Amino acid sequence: VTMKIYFCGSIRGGRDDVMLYRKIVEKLQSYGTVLTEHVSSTELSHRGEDASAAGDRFIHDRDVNWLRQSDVVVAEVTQPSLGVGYELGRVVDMKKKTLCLFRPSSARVLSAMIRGADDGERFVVRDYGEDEVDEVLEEFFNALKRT
Ligand code: 6K6
Repeated sequence: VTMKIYFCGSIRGGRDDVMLYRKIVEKLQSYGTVLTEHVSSTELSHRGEDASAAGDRFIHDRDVNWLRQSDVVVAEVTQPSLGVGYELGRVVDMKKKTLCLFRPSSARVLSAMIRGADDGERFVVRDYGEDEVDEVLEEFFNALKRT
């Protein structure tokens, strides 16, 4: 039985970090099935369009279902995204183990509604640098195994 991982990253909020999402998703795939691989697709523009041209309601309902099915959630929260914020809000209520990754080097300041949701256990915000992706994820998944 492989772990189901839901990855959140900005789409219509802006695609500046898409190469980093790729790197994170590749690492996540060594731990389980990433339900939302398309978030890291370089084909997907900030308009969130692709060949399937699925309607917004379809995308929303499918993603919320995936969120429900997932075992853990990993979000890259540096690029502000309403969709990612919404997903994280929903997931707090689902009481799933969640890791939010933020890069202080971006000079942005993370929303208090995300930083302030950190409970040190189930919902964790981790400041990191681009070169730390592997170790930060290793740390998170190793700790999961022990619980
Ligand atoms: C259609 C087919 C493939 O991709 C699309 C276009 N849009 C989306 N597809 C899948 N997930 C989406 C799409 N738009 C937003 N999301 C979800 O919201 C993802 O899970 C992201 O984590 C998050 C991004 O939200 P915005 O507000 O930055 O778009």
